[in-house]
Amino acid sequence: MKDVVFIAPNEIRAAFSSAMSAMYRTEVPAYGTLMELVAEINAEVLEATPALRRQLEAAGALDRISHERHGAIRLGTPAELSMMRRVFAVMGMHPVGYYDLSTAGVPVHATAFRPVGAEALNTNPFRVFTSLLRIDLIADERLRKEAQDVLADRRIFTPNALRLTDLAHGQGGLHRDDADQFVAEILETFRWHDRACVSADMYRRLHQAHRLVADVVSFKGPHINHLTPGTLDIDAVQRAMPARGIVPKAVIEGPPSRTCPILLRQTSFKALDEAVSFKSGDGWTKGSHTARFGEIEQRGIALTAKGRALYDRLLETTRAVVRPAADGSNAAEYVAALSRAFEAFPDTWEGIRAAGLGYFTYSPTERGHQVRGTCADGIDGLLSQGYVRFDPIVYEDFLPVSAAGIFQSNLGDDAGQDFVASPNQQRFETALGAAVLDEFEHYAAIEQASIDRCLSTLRSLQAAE
Ligand code: OOG
Ligand code: NI
Repeated sequence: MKDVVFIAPNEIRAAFSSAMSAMYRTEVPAYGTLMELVAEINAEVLEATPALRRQLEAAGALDRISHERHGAIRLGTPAELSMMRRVFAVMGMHPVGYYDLSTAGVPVHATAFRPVGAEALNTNPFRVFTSLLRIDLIADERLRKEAQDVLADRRIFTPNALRLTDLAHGQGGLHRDDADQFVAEILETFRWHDRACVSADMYRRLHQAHRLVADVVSFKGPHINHLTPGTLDIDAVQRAMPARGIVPKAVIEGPPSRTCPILLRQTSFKALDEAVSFKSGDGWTKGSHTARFGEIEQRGIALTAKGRALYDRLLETTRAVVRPAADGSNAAEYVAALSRAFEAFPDTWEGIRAAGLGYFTYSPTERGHQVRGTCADGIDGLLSQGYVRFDPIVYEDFLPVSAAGIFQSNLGDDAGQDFVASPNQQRFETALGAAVLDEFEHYAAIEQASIDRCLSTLRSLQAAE
């Protein structure tokens, strides 16, 4: 029997995420230190809040709280992106959302390949923020052509990775041995290469165009540039980093600390200067490159379009008054301004729900089961009678302004450049070879399905009277 059973994509993803974590900890020791710190602080939080511990335990999530929740890569060509989509699909990771970062001075657009659906997310939440270089945003025509030629020549997947991906798509899955080999082969694509495939001179010219262009074009593959475990107290980890010898970026990206967390908060340690060598005639010359770092994240409720618009407005208001400086000199001032601005965002679940700012799931309460409330009342009526409860849906996606902040602090703080804002989802999707899932529609559908389920449960209870 064993031979005919395919390994579940969730399981392949879990193996991949754990292999990637092990590889990255070896390659970037500071990341291992961050992981330890995160695990310690998570343990402290659980110790101090037994209710949270019980809740995570009941959800079967206790073992995994300190595991990686995402990573990021940057690709060079449409062909790389479309192949990457097929590779991630084997692991149950699908493109969700479109992020245009040109507005923020970074010449890429992106999506997140992630598990979709509660069960998949629960089994293993690992996702990869995947950017595609906007080569059209390189102004210098000659350099653009050279960069294109270098990219056209590289092969970021091993022949076996290509073969196993085809096999998985052809037969609808992978058996144990193939799945193990698939993970090992795919890992190669994400590995660091300290030998550049360009000369020091070309690297310098690419770097001048944009540091990110140099990072994408100069190397043999799209090295994983960070991994990101989840934390239960991002403020505590941010404060504790320096004592462990790791330098955090100046401020935490995203919303301020709140009673009811919204969207996503993230921070990182600054990318390391790493020794690399560049082509020089028949040999190599020494140099350095800055790309790899470690990040942490803490997630809150997914916001509706209305909630997101309010979030964006409040963030903009704050940044109009004080822009966080890279050296941290005005960090306290920024945090204070951010908290002040966000006083306009309701900070109770009832308030967020009543104002239509967030997405929730609904389920019958104990009382709903007993009294068998009348469904004629609709969900709001049932709620007010205590027959139904609501719980926030966790935001599983990313935030372009935050992503740009992470990019910026890790590419060097002089990396910001003005590009004409030119979102082009259609071009991205053409490169990808598929449409991305609209995150708002997705959360709305989860909410609606829970309402439908809730009403039909209560209705069938009534019918059984
Ligand atoms: C990706 C930055 C985006 C996040 O957490 O917002 C990201 C990159 O630097 O390649 O990972
Ligand atoms: Ni990240």
